[in-house]
Amino acid sequence: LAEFNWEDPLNLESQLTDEEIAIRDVAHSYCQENLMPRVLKGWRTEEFDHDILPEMGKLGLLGPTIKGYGCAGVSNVAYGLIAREIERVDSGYRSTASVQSSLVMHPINEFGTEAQKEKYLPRLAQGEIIGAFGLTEPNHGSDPGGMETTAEEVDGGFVLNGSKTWITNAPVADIFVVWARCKWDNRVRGFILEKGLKGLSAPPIENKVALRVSKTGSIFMDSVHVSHDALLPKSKGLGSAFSCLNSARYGISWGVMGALEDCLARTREYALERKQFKRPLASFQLIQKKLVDAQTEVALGLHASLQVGRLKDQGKVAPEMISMVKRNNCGKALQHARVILDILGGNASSDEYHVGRHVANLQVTNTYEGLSLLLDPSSIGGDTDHLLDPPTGTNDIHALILGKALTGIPAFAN
Ligand code: TGC
Ligand code: FAD
Repeated sequence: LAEFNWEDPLNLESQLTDEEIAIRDVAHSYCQENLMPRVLKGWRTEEFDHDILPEMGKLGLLGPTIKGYGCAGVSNVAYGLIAREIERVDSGYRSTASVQSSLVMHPINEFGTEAQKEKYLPRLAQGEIIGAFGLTEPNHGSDPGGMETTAEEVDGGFVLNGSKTWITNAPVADIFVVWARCKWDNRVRGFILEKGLKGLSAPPIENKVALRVSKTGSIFMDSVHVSHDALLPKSKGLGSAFSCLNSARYGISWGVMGALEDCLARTREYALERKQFKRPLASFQLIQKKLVDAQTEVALGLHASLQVGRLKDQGKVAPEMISMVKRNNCGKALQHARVILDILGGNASSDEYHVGRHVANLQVTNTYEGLSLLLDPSSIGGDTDHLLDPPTGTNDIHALILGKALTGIPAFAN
């Protein structure tokens, strides 16, 4: 029989190619050695670190699925593994990177001209320039179809008017992929706007309670004139904007599992070291159950995302599949990170223990890219009374079997 590894309960490793493992290892080392030491300063100051995207670019972590233009051309599974490693440190770093890769490089690659691709993709891949994606508006978040931003054709190009809000990277962006309703046929199309255009501004939204290491802002367009080559000519309707979300949502489904994995590793270690009633917290059934519930959801969530990634690589993915893993993994990550946060007791309130930061971030990952409208509200509302049930059913016995494997402490009888 195989040995059980609590950090990889269903042996995800066995499903990855050598190339995917190598990329994952590069991303893991970079994130733990270079991002982890910076995260608390970034979180406390809300200052954007301009060195990070160029560092990721050098390692081939930006726009990694794109072929050519200085991009790595790796699988969608590799892209997911990268998102998982970045978000193991912080969802804000993953947001910065996934907007660059999935919401800026992807639409330019899919809907742009050869000239647009050559102009922007290599520099975005190197992190030399930063991109933002403007879909959400002050009056239209869940329903982008109602957008009020317009594009009008004029002599020599277009004029854009409107505003976007809650836009990741906007205050630090060099280019903005903005979606606007075109007055000539009422269809939505994408446009690339460059920083510095007259009438274009992108002020920050300050003092966020989450995603503090990434910058978020508005985009205001007051009669912004652009030439014809700002249009992404192959974008045809709202479906083009939504197709970019498929790529980003897929990445988020992996990323949030990385955040939950970090919460699990930290609370497990804490529970093994911290003693109350003369015993480690990890020896109590209730603590083991909380840890095992989180561990199980990580394992299932990662395997579901792996399957979606493999189908995406084969061109067999449906958007609903991506909705399923985005919804499930974001909801489960938020729910279980919140529950295991309790294990830290008073220390849960200290940012030095990191889990509270993940919980705050996971509220947002659940929100953006389409709220999990179908989630049972009780599953994220902290309704954890069932955790107090005595271990009578098979479900609880299996939890204790897994709890023993996770902590090394049998808790069948006290
Ligand atoms: P609906 O009629 O359903 O669809 C309009 C057209 O779009 C097509 N479509 C898709 N195509 C590809 N992929 C998808 N996922 C698609 N979803 C829809 C659809 O087939 C249709 O095509 P056609 O040819 O028939 O016209 O449009 P609706 O307006 O009724 O939309 C419904 C709904 C709720 C699904 C949609 O509005 C939605 O997804 N709302 C959520 C909005 C959202 O996710 N916003 C995200 C903003 S970006 C962001 O948050 C980035 S954060 C990133 C970070 O920091 O990491
Ligand atoms: P609303 O649409 O007003 O929803 C409010 C509440 O009503 C939610 O609980 C929602 O679930 C519920 N609701 C809405 N419609 C229904 C319905 N039909 N049935 C039942 N309940 C419903 N957007 C971008 O375009 N680009 C970005 O880079 C970006 N980055 C972001 C970064 C951060 C930090 C945040 C917080 C948001 C970001 N967003 C971005 C915006 C994000 O996508 C929206 O916040 C999200 O789509 C929800 O829209 P809303 O905030 O307007 O909420």
